[in-house]
Amino acid sequence: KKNDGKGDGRNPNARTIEILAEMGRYYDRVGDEWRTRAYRRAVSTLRKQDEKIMTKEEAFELPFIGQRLATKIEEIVWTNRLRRLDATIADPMDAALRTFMGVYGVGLSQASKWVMKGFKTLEDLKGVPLTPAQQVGIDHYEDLNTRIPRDEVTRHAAVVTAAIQKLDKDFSVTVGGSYRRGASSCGDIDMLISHPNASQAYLQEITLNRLVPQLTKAGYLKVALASAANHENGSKWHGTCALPASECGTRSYDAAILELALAEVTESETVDGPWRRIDLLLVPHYELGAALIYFTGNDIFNRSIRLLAIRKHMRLNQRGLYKNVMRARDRTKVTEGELVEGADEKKIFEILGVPWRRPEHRIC
Ligand code: DCP
Ligand code: MG
Ligand code: MN
Repeated sequence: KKNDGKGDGRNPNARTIEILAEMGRYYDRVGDEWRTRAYRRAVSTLRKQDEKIMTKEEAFELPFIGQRLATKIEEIVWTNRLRRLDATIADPMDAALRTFMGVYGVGLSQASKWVMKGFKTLEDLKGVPLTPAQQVGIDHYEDLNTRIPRDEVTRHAAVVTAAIQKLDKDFSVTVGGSYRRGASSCGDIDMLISHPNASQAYLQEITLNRLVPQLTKAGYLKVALASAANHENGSKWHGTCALPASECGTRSYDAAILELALAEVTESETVDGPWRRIDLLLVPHYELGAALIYFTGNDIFNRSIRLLAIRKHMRLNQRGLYKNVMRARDRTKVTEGELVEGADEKKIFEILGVPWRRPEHRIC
């Protein structure tokens, strides 16, 4: 995962953070959870420092930084690089792994299998059985691995909002994910779709059976990658979309874009801009607060706030905050508990006893 493009620019430890984060991504890629966590914690510690950390002694005094990491920090400061990271960049196995894990729908286990067979490039995958989603991931590899400028995400939101409000003006669309955290560029477009008083069945009907087909016919939505309409994991639609190429630049949004996106494309007289990944999450109003927390992230913030709920004998998931949850000693839950709050994001923080954190500050 590339970074948010935010926050580290002014930090005196920016270079150290950049290299340690890259190292953490390497360990994440190769499935080393323990080191991934260690590097992420070190990055998070460094982000909070106002002074540049120069020596291993200084580094070692900080929380979550052990001897080895401290030595690496000193190496980065004095050489402006890290030999351990250079080694991974030069490693052809890791290069192949990076290539394959960049394919949508491919995880570590699939990528490793291909690497074991001696495959190195996307070319080598010709003739290999692929899922339809993975095929899309290969056909649009460049596009789908390019971060989306924030302004463009804003325009996508305008298109989807206008389209759904044409079907029912009470619908709300909130862009979550890295966008809501204020990132200057996003890996994909995460949208929460909700309605102040309609049932979940209505939400699904309008979004999945009307909005999606309509925007697909208009040429805005390209392919469906995954969709679900069950209550346990929420209703969602994952796919790809593209604005007309002429609308992807830096120009601010205007109504013409919407007309373009909604106009039925008979012949392909409009040229598509880059294909983007889009995730729609359909959320009933009484779960909106919990869903907002979940879908705003980041993933590490989510993990820590959920852990905090557990410590307070509660449970937080994307549907709500529950109390009186009984747990076994290994933290697995024994009873579901009672719903305390789901609708209001701020109230969930309040009940958990944590000060409100603006989305921009939910980067761990
Ligand atoms: N999420 C999570 N755990 C995961 C994946 C996602 O808690 N394993 C939550 C937190 C994320 C949100 O869902 O912020 C959206 O997921 P994305 O993968 O789209 O991640 P981001 O939007 O945060 O980053 P990016 O800019 O790369 O899309
Ligand atoms: Mg995202
Ligand atoms: Mn997403």
